[in-house]
Amino acid sequence: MSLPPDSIAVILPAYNEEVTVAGVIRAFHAALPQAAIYVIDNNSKDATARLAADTLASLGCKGRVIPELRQGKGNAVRRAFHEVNADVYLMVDADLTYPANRAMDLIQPVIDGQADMVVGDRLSGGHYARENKRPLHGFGNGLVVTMINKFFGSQLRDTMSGYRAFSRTFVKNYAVLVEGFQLEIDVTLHALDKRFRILELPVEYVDRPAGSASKLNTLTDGARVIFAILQILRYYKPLAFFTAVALASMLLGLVAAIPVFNDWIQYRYIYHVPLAILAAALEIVGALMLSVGLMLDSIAHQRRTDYELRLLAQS
Ligand SMILES: Nc1nc2c(ncn2[C@@H]2O[C@H](COP(=O)(O)OP(=O)(O)OP(=O)(O)O)[C@@H](O)[C@H]2O)c(=O)[nH]1
Ligand SMILES: [Mg+2]
Repeated sequence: MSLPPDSIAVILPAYNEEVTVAGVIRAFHAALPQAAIYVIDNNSKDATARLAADTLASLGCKGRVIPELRQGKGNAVRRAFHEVNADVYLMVDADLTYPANRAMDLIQPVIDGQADMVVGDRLSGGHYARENKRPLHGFGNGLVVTMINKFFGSQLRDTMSGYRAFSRTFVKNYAVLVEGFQLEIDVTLHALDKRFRILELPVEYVDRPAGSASKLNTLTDGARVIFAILQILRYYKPLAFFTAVALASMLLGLVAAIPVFNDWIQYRYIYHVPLAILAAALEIVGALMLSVGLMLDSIAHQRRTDYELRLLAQS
């Protein structure tokens, strides 16, 4: 596919990034002079919006600053996906951590029609481990990758990278329902679930420059990400999710039933009546969960069919 000159859009979500935003715009303009650059500013309290607009103007770069009032990276990207029309989208952090000189490598497979989403993988080359100063983040990244690969039978290496290229088909058929940093997980699971072609390219990664502050809180955002995965699994893999809940309940029921069985074997009479009731209740709850899982699985299957037909109708 050969692209008309203005069909690449660089999406930069930015919140209080006055230290780095101008540098990021310059670097991506140098790497992709034909691209339009959109900075989605979320109520930054510093000079981010002004600096971004001035830099775009002084470079004569296409694109603009889009102000978004609803706070959160997910909200910002959602706004960009609604508002920006392009053939290829490149999403990247505005904090100078991802290499602009790899931009062409990331979008080329999308232009060539070989991938729907190309991810700049920070983890394989060991750059993230070396550069990132917060060990819990490395642990969190590893945990999330393992969980996702287990559930989806995939072999992804970096599921939380903020450096990604997307095709138009992917972007315009992706409903962004998350508000914050769950975005990367959500977009990855969406791609896996809908069988979009994902390509990971190892990229260099450097830590934020001095004076620039992370917007990520290790504990609250970490908890949010884990919660988001459970939530998304509930939607995408309802049978697996509810079977796990059902098994847990049934297992507890069995444990509660041990003294009851004992009574029956020894005395042919049940003395632990409350435990017997509890055990029966837990088994019933388990069976209920299993049927909920089966019903939701059918619904998920139907929704996948509808989605697939929508894609077919567009092609
Ligand atoms: N528009 C918008 N952008 C945001 C918001 N929160 C963070 N961002 C941007 O999203 C990008 C990623 O945020 P970071 O704080 O770098 O998070 P991270 O890359 O996961 O973590 P670090 O390891 O600290 O770099 C940056 O460009 C932020 O400016 C927000 O509420 N709104
Ligand atoms: Mg960052």
